[in-house]
Parts: sequence; structure tokens; C-alpha cells
Amino acid sequence: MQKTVFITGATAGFGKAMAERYAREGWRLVLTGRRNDRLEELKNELAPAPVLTLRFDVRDRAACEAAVASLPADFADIDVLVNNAGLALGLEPAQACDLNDWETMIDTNIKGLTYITRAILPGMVARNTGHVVNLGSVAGTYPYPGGNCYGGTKAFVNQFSKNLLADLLGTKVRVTNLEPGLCETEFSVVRFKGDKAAADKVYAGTSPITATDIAECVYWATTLPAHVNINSMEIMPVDQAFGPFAIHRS
Ligand code: NDP
Ligand code: 8X3
Repeated sequence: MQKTVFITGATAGFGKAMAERYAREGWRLVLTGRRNDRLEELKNELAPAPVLTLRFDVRDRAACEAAVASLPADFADIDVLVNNAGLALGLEPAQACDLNDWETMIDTNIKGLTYITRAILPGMVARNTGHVVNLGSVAGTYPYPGGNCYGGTKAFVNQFSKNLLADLLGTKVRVTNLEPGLCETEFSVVRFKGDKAAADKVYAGTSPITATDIAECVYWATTLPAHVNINSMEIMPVDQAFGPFAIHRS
């Protein structure tokens, strides 16, 4: 039977690549984001795949609930939810950050993710099948200068994902926290507020993970046999690793 995937933030980066991956395998797709032109373009690109586009801001709780409640019968039974919509804003030290940026990250990466999950999870439990994939980050595990609030939101995603598993024990619903490292998408352009040159510097001289790589990981994790749960998946390019502890010497 044809399965349905619901992807938030499908207008760019990981979300778009995931839409392409699932469409190729004949899934039904619910694709969301704020940029309607991009959603429509993607729907045309994926035709004749069955695609439903929903334009809303995940920070808007009522809009999230209304979007899920509006799903027509043929798209209503979600097999895979990918909570992908998210962003980082700024790389300044905490004491110099714009509090509005912190609020936007918390509202999007934490609150938006919980609104969508809470709206979709009861159906999965009732049908005793489903898979929630959350986009965490290595930034949720490993601290780095300027990661402050962004890393904090992704640490929430990690713990929330594991706590979901605790609550879902006894059901067949699966949960995966995917934690990517350096990946080239629109992520850094957004982080640096449109400064493409600053964004390009992040990836200069490296071979970062691509959106297609991430789509492959998500597709793999969600198509394993039903008794297997990938709790978390950390993925970094070969060109990225860990440094020593930083020590200040006076
Ligand atoms: P992109 O900037 O390329 O894509 C982000 C997507 O999120 C867009 O489709 C955007 O759609 C959507 N989005 C952002 N804010 C909102 C909002 N308020 N409401 C609805 N949709 C929103 O970034 P990536 O693909 O790289 O990032 C996807 C996820 O992966 C994020 O959660 C990010 O934190 C995480 N991640 C990224 C890494 C990277 O290095 N790229 C590494 C680790 C994790 P629109 O603007 O149309 O609303
Ligand atoms: C994105 C990866 O290292 O830029 O979550 O925070 S990083």
C-alpha cells in the first residue's frame, strides 16, 4: 500500500531532497513551508507524484493544528513525519546575541517541532504504526563558540526524541533523532542573514555532507524492518572532526 510522508521545511535543503527521495519511491507526500512559490515549483517537479502542499509557519500553533486537521482522507494517515523545519541565526557569543534571534530559534526548532508532533502522533498511535524523524544536530551534543541557543534547541530535540520513545513503548511507533554536522544547504545563508560570502566561507575547501546524503539516511532509517528503531544517527563529513578543549591562559 502507498505510504505517506509529511515533511516540514520542504522548500529547501534537506526537506526538498527528502521530498525528491520519497517521491522516487512512490510515496504520497505532504510538503510544508512558508514559501508557497517554492512549494508549487516542487509539486510541479515531482508530478505525477501525489503531493499536497501546505503553506504555514511552524511557529504558529493554531496554523500547525489547522494544517494537520485539514488533511484530506487520502493524505491523513501519516506513516513518516519528518520534523525538519528549523534554523540557526547568528554566530555571536551569547552576551552579544540578538534575543529576537534566540526567540525565533526556540519558537521554530523547539515549539514548532512539538506542535506538529503533538498534532500527528495520536493518529500514529491509534493506527499503531508510524515514524517520527526529528532533525537534531551535532550542535545539540557538542558545544562550539556561537552555538549557544541553536545548540540548546537541538539538545532539546535529542532529549525530546528519546522521551517520545519512552512514552511510545508498547506501540509500533518509531522515533529517530538525526544529528548532522557540516552540510551545505541554505542553512548558513539563513544563519548569516543573507550574507552569501560569509556562508560560502563555512564550506570553502571542504566536501560537506549534501542534502541528498541526508535524504538517503532518513529514507534508510524509515524503511528498515518495522521492529528496528534507529534511536539516533550522527553524520559528519570526513573533513570534519573534533578539536581539543579550549583553555584560556592569562
Ligand atoms: P535550509 O535553510 O536549507 O532549509 C530550512 C527549511 O526550514 C526551509 O524549507 C524553510 O522553509 C523551513 N523553515 C524555516 N523556518 C520555518 C518556519 N518558521 N515555518 C516553516 N518552515 C520553516 O536548512 P537545512 O535543510 O540545512 O536545515 C533543515 C534542518 O536541519 C534544520 O532543522 C536545521 O537546523 C537542521 N540541520 C542542518 C544542518 C546543516 O548544516 N545544514 C546540520 C544539522 C542540522 P521556508 O523558509 O519556506 O519556511
Ligand atoms: C548545523 C551544524 O555545526 O553548523 O546544525 O551547528 S552546525
